[in-house]
Amino acid sequence: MTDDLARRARRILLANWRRGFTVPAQGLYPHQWSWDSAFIALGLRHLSAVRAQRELESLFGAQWADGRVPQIVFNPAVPADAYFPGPDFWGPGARHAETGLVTSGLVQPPVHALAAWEVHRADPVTSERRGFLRRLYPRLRRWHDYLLDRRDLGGSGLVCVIHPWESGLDNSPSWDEPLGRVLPVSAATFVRRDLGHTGAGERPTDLDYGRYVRLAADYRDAGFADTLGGAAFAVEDPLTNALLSAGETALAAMAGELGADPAPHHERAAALTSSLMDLLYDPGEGLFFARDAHTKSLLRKRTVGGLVPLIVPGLPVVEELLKTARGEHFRLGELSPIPSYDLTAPDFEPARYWRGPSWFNTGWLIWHGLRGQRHAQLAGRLRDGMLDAIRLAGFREYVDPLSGTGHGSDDFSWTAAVAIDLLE
Ligand code: 9YW
Repeated sequence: MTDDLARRARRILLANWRRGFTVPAQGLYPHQWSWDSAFIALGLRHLSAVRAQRELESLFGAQWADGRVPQIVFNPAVPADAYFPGPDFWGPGARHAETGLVTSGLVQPPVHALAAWEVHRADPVTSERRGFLRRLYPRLRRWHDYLLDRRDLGGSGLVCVIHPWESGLDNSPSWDEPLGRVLPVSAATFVRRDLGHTGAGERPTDLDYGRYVRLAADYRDAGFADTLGGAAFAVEDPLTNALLSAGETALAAMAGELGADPAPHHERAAALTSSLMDLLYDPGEGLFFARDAHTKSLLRKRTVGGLVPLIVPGLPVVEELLKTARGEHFRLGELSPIPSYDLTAPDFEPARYWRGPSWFNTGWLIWHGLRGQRHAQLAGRLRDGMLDAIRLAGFREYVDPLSGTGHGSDDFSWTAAVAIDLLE
């Protein structure tokens, strides 16, 4: 049974590989996505160290001169209108000077340092032979520098996401309030390619898309300049900032390995963790919330992103977070994987994208965090639950946390990659 699951997962990753990178899913997502590649590399490292390294190297090959690592690297072999918004939308300002590749101008959560360190550790000999760490470490530093120097829009010490797509949790209820202030473009002005692949009831609404397009077009038209005044949507998100803190700890380990000084990375990690605690943690709730950088108020929606700080080494509120995770809002350890949104909320939707369904990448982050925080038993229960969910539904993009029914795309790459990692 287990072997069969691993074999099927491997087959998916092989089928979704495109000479140097992996598409998240055939059809719906035909290009390279930033944080998908990081999760995919975590699975690929068990199949081929070289392939896992190439997955990250190809993504960082599209890094911008300012250090940002783009949300999407468009595959020139695919028709320009296969995905919306595609390369024509982003335009000449998003064309890479050396490679000519067009990318999105947005970013996604920084899971890459964590993934690169695990990829290196899986096969240090091959990594050393190919100079993997030596080449990637300076690029990862520039990526984190971009976030810390250019994206601390509120001057609080925390990084802002300026578009729901940047959060990775696109239509999360956390974004409803700040997104509500964005004037949507008319749905008649664009064609949604996603609806050709997946039911409308499992995706963001047209109104959401109208606002996503407005924000992306304004950012593009402003030459991708990062200012608080220019960003109608600017949110300090616990998931992004926790990953950045954990990523700095991974960079410290890499620096140690390469004979560089790890101290600045430890300092950055500590500063991020203390800002997370001071600004985003609510002790009454035992949960982290995102904060609107314009109003400086917390966006009080209980989402899985508020639990992701569990991956931060030395987090001072692990027990409090676990109490919340095991309670009625998320039922960690009781239901199979962990829901993306509060099970008790009146607007919880079990099949709609990031408004309820369980996803396997966020499940992996919580699992990894539990192991790091020495909660092996709970980690084991979550792992078994995730694998059971995949056995029941297949390698789906997301599943209904209550019934286990699969939704979204099938043969989804990071679901396969996470399964391989969990089975190791
Ligand atoms: C979209 C590729 C991406 C993920 C995001 C997810 C979704 C793209 O798919 O966004 O078309 O909505 O929300 O986290 O990286 O898998």
